[in-house]
Amino acid sequence: MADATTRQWRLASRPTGEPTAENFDLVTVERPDPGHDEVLVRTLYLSVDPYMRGRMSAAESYADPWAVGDPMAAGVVGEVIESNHDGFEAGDVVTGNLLWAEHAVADGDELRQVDPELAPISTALGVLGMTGVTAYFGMTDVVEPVPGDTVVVSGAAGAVGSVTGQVASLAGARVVGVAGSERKCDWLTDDLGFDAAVNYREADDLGAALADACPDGVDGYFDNVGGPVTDAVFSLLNVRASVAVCGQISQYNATEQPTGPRKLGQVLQKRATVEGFLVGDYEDRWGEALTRLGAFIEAGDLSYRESVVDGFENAPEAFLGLFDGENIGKQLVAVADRE
Ligand code: NAP
Ligand code: FER
Repeated sequence: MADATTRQWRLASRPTGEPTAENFDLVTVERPDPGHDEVLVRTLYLSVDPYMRGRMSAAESYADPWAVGDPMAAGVVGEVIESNHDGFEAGDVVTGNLLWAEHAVADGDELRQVDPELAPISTALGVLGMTGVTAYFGMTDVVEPVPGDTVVVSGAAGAVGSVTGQVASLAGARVVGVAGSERKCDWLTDDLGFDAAVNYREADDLGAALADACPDGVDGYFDNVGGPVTDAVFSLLNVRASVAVCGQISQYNATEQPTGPRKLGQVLQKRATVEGFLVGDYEDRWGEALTRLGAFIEAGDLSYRESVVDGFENAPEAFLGLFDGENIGKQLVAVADRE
C-alpha cells in the first residue's frame, strides 16, 4: 500500500475563545503501514467531544495539549484493513483512541473489538462507550441517588446527560433535566422519562423555573456545564446534597478565569459534597458499566440518540456545533461505510 494516501485533520493554530474552522487544517498524507503488533484501521465513525477544546489549548490538563501542526486524536470506530496483531484480522470492527483521520495505525493492545451483532457499531462511541461509562459511574458512584431523591442533570440532552438522567430514574430518583431548547426538553420528558425539564436559554428567571421543577429541593446534581446553570442549581441544594462535577462546557471557551468558586456558602450551609469526576479513573471497571448499560437497553429501559454529521471533511463543523448545542445525544461524524 506504499502509494496509498489518507486524509487527516491537524491542529492549525490554538484558538482564543470560541474555536473556528481556521484552527483546523485538512491534509493528505501517505497512508501508514502497520508495524509489529500494529493494526491499520479505516475510520467508519469519528467522535467529537467537548474535552478536545482543552487539548487545543497549551495549558496542561488531564489530557496533554496537542502540538500545533500535529494530527488530533479522537475516539474512532473503524474496520481493520491490515493486522499484524494476533487479536485482529481484516474485516474486524474495532474501537480505540485513534486520530482525526480516514485511516490510522494503532497498537493492537489499545484496540477493543466491537460486536456488530450486539448493537449499532456507532454506539461504541456513545451510550456503549466513553460517554455512557461516564454517565453510569458519575451517577452511581458519585451522586449515588436513593429512591425519592430529586436529581438535577445539566447538559441533559447531550451524550452524557441524557444517559445520566435515565440511570438516576432507574435508581428511583425524580429527575430534572436542564437543556438549551424546547425540542431537547420535550425529548427528555416525552421519550426519556425525565420528570421535568427546564430550558435554560429561554427561562426569564432560571432560578424560579428550577425551583418550580424541584419543589422539594435538590439532593443530587450531575453537572456537565458549570456557569449560571450551576449557580441556579446550587441555590436549591438540600442538606447533605451530593454534586458530581463532570464537565464545565460553559467555561471551556472563556478567555479569563472566573474569580473563584461560586456559591460555596450553599455548600457550607447544606454540608454538601462536591466531587470532581474523571472517567479515566474507571478504566478497570469499564466492562461492568457496559454490561449494565447494555442490559438496560436490551430491557427497553434506556433510550439513546445520536446526531450524525456526514463526511470526514465536516468533522470541525461537528465539533464546533457542540458549543452551540447543535447536537441531541451523542455527536458523531460518519466517515465511511463498512466494506
Ligand atoms: P454533549 O452534552 O453531548 O454536548 C455538549 C452540549 O453542551 C451541547 O449540546 C449544549 O447543549 C451544551 N452547552 C454548550 N455550551 C453551553 C453553555 N454555555 N451552557 C450550558 N450548556 C452548554 O457533550 P458530552 O460529550 O455529553 O459532554 C458533556 C459534558 O461532560 C462536557 O462538559 C464534557 O466535557 C464532560 N465530560 C466529562 C467526562 C469526565 O470524565 N469528567 C467525560 C465525558 C464528558 P444545550 O443545547 O443544552 O446548550
Ligand atoms: C471530557 C471527556 C473525557 C472530559 C473529561 C474526560 C472534563 C475524561 C478524561 C479522563 O478521564 O482522562 O469531555 O471533560
